[in-house]
Amino acid sequence: MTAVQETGSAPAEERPIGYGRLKRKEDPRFVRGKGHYVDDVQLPGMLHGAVLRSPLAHARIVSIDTSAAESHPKVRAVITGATLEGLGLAWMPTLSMDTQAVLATDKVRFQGQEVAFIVADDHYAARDAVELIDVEYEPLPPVIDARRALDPDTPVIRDDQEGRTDNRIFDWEAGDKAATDEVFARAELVVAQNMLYPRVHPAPLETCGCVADMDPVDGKLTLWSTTQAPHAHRTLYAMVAGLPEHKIRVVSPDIGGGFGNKVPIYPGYVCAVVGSILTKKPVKWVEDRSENLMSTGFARDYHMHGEIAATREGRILAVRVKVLADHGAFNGTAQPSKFPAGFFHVFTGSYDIEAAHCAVTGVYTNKAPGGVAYACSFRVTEAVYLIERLVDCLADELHTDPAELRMRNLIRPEQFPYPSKTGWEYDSGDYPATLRKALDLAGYDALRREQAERRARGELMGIGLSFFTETVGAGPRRQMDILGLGMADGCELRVHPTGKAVVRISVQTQGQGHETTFAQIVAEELGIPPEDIEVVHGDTDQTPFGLGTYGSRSTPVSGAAAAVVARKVRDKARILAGAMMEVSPDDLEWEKGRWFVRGDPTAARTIQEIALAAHGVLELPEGVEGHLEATTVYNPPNLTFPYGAYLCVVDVDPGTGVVKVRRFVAVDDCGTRINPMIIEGQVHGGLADGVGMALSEIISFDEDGNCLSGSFMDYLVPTALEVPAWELGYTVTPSPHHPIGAKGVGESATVGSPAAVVNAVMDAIGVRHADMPLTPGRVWLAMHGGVEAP
Ligand code: PCD
Repeated sequence: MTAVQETGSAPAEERPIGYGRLKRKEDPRFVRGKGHYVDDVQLPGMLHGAVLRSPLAHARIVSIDTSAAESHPKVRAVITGATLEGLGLAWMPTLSMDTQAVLATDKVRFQGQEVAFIVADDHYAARDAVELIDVEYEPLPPVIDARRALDPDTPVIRDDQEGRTDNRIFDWEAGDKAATDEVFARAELVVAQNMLYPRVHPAPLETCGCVADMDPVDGKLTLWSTTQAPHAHRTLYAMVAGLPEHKIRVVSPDIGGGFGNKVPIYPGYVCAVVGSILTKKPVKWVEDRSENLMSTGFARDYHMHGEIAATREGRILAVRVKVLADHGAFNGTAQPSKFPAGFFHVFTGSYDIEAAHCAVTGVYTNKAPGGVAYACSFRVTEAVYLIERLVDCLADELHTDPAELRMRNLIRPEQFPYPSKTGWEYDSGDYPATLRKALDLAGYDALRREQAERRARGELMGIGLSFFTETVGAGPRRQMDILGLGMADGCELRVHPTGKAVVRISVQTQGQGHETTFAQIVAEELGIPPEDIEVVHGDTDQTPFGLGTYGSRSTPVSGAAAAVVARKVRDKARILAGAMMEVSPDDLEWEKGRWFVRGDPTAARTIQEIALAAHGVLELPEGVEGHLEATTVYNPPNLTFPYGAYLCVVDVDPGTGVVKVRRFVAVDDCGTRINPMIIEGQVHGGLADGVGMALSEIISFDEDGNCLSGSFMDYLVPTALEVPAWELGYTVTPSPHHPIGAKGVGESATVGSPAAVVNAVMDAIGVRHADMPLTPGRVWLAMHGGVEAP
């Protein structure tokens, strides 16, 4: 049961935008099974690609014999690293300024790495021919444990990089070390905890894939591709292939979920393009589930050592963190270039403290590349987990109620805009109100009483809290770029003569419902009904430049652009309305959908009338062009800082360690709520993600680097059976710098929920810490004083 149940009628205080709980425009096609996904693309003469992958985590390639594959009757091309080397394409840049092998030439560096690519008449033949390639490997010792990666005798994984002598990628720090050490030195109490945020995987419904079609006549490449960032990808392809951008069109049709998995460029895309160039035919490549889980962008893998300093009264003074970040064999994460650890330095969380410092070291290991996917907001997930676990460890040490401890330390409403000790400026919030709301919704005091009664009966009931602050909406151009490309978003709005409109946005929807919510933003600003506003996205030939959808940036950046461009159109409409009514535009006032003469509301022109006049024979004022349209590029002044208070209730079976999530209360504040129904959907999905990570999901490896989680039999995403009926609430604290006051929300629940679940389980079993995922085995071990090696 949700606290907000109505659909179609909004509670008064909800303040939704542009028709609020509007049903999603995209759903009629999705619920009828009529979505158009990459794998639905069928082109005449289309061929099919398949990838040969390395069975070993670390090995030198001695030889590759492709002769048997080449003589397969249905094979049209066999591409190896050597083929690509000849084209200068064996290596490609990653979105973190590293390089990644497209097809291995010298060594394989993780199990599942791409070694060769077959193009054949059909998918089955391509798969069969993969088996016919004979590769001789000379095995090398694999580096699997990140904690060993920097040991002196550890093999150097990236010996392709000249002069490299170890596996270090970067050392990065934030905050004031001296000030933090000073606070720690005089603190009454210091609590320290090691914790691993394990490697997990976004596992979207649709795996990654593409159809590449290089037209041999006009030299134009069209790439239908599962990408969350069509423009960024196109620019990268242009740079790598030396093709001009106008000769490359990237189309991202319906893509069945992204969750950050579809931000990087994968070797399969590049191979399909090369396959199309070589065969002069379109080539489709779609990976299977195991390939997706074993070789594409994972998430997390952060080994964290956190310390929290406090007074005996429970005043938090400082936080100090050391992180070892396992990035796999290639630094393939996508994050703003000046932030190698993403936005992890928001780890001071929602608390007003004196000092903070973190030091993050990134290392290579013989595992698949990736790192910032799965609703991570550029490492905010790790940061929130760390601080929210530390606060519970402190509560445990002080024998204090964790809700009270949080309440005592939360940033107060009057402190906003709040400068954090690691360099952020939190834009707005009323944290205590949100926490109070969550506690009220849950009936916190009654739950604690119930817990005491159950404990007396030997039952293990746990209550876990988390309070999170996110930094989303990357980002201001002066601070944030990916590969040198600034993170501003373009937007174009055109109102047709009949008053219908088309808005072209640079971000990409993967299920979030942008076709609905962006229409709502424009509807709110112009008074045109949302059904009359078409949202165009996901096609570089049809949309303005922008860096794409991830880090919950669409609403904060592109959504702001949509509001701004609509306001530009409104301003132009004012001048035109003035000309139509022969009054000065200064004498006009706006009311949703029309300009009217101040003092005479009946003298008015609707936006539709103005649109027609703009395309008609109206005598245009000096300096005004006809038609009704505008463009903009929105460069956000700051990120937005959504936040929330979550509460989880679990029951743990004392005999087996099985955790049952009984209740979950989530109160989110994402500023102005555009479409509350969509927001609730986003939160529901994110909470399920969080429960999955807390309890069952992990990509693990054996000591040889064999991936042990290559199927849904082993990688356990929760189903409806493992999650409770979510109980949602909200508060509304608009962002002061966003044109409509909205903050992002897409990742909030995934970011905020794992700590609440783990805190609840620790509360139930009376243990200070155990690492995720809290599988029955791990819980049982923790209850009995053992720890399982991660
Ligand atoms: N909203 C509203 N209001 C507000 C906010 C928001 O309404 N205030 C809404 C919008 O509009 C959209 C959604 O909601 O529709 C979301 O948003 P955002 O937050 O802005 O976000 P985006 O950007 O759009 O998106 C992104 C995200 C992410 S990032 C992720 S992970 C995930 C999420 O999103 N993914 C996904 N969610 C989702 N869902 C789905 N269905 N699918 C998917 O895939 Mo990353 O970085 O990529 O890791």
